[in-house]
Parts: sequence; structure tokens; C-alpha cells
Amino acid sequence: MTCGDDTKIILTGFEPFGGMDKNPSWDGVSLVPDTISNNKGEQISVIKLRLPVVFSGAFELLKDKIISVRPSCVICTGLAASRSDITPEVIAVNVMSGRIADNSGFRPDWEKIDPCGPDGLFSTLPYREMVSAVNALGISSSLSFSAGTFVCNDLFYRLMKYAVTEDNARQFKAGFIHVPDIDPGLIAKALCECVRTVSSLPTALLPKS
Ligand code: PCA
Repeated sequence: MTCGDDTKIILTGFEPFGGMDKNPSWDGVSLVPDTISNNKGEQISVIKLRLPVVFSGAFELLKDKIISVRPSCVICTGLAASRSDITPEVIAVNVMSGRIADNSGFRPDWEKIDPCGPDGLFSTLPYREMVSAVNALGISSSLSFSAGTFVCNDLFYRLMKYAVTEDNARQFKAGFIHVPDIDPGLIAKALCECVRTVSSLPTALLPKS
């Protein structure tokens, strides 16, 4: 089993959806520096990717990128306009359902993402440490226990299934962060801190069994 390259992190944001002309998740990601020094003095390359708001299609693009880059970590982000905090997601659920259609016109109505998959899959990012680190910058952050049932959760679920249960077990840390509709500069600052945190910690922290 080959491990991902310790110095490479993939960071994604979404294109606009639902009639909006911007998506702060991508606006924030695009402002993150291409290279970040972590707390161990290592230089981390940040590979950024803008994803379409399309069920399954977003993950297919991300998967191609993961295969070509072989990163040590993948952090996906999306907008949660009703929130005010930077919210690392704890768990993805095996449900897809939309109040609106995705950008391809598809609107699932309470379907499983993967009929044979587990009900939920935990993020393997050190989400609790990320919340502390972002709050320490003076930017409000808290954990979220639901990424909803729209495209963000769909991407998160498919990513975790690939990272945790397919051939890739433990090769790379992965998870999702919802961002609020705030200044993209602040979002970038918070994401930069999350990259630093995840790349400075030896292993992702899962709940103790
Ligand atoms: N937010 C949506 C999809 C894309 C985005 O930025 C969501 O929370 O599912």
C-alpha cells in the first residue's frame, strides 16, 4: 500500500447554485495560498479544485484528482448560508434529497446514495482540533453533526466511502467543512489554519471505541 504524499493537500470549493452568482466556499478556497507552512515547519502544497454542484458528478471529478495527485489529505468545503460559524462536519449520511434540483437538473427525493453502503461515515479529519485552532484566530467555529442531504453531503459521503472503505483505507485523511456566507478572506484564513492543523497531526482522531 502506498501512502499519499505528506506534502500535498487537495482543497475543494463549489461553484454557485440555487440562483446565486457566487459561492463563498470557492471564493474562500481560491484565496488560500498555494503553499502553507505547518506547525512542524513543513511546506504543504495546496491543490485547489472547483467542483460542480452535481450529485455524484462532483465526486467523480474529485476522484480523478485524488488518483493523479495522491494527496495525504482531502478537505472539501461548501456553503451553509444559514450558519454563522466555520463548521467541520463530523459524519456523512447515506441519503440524498433536495429541496431544489442540482445544477444538472437532478432532484433526488429521499434516496440512498449507495444502496449497499453504511448509514453513516465519519470524517477522518481532526475536526475538534480544527475548531479550537480556528476559534483561536478569532473566527467562530463549531462542529456540525449534519451536512444535510444535498450535494455537499453527497460529495462528503462518496469521499469518505472511497477513503475509508475502498482500497485506499487510511492512505489519506478526508472530510468536509461547511462555511458561512462571510468575507472570503476570513474563510481563507480559517481554511489555512485547518490545513495547518491537519498536516501537523500524526493521525486523524476518530471517536474512541
Ligand atoms: N452548498 C450546498 C451544495 C453546494 C454548496 O456550496 C450544500 O450544502 O449541499
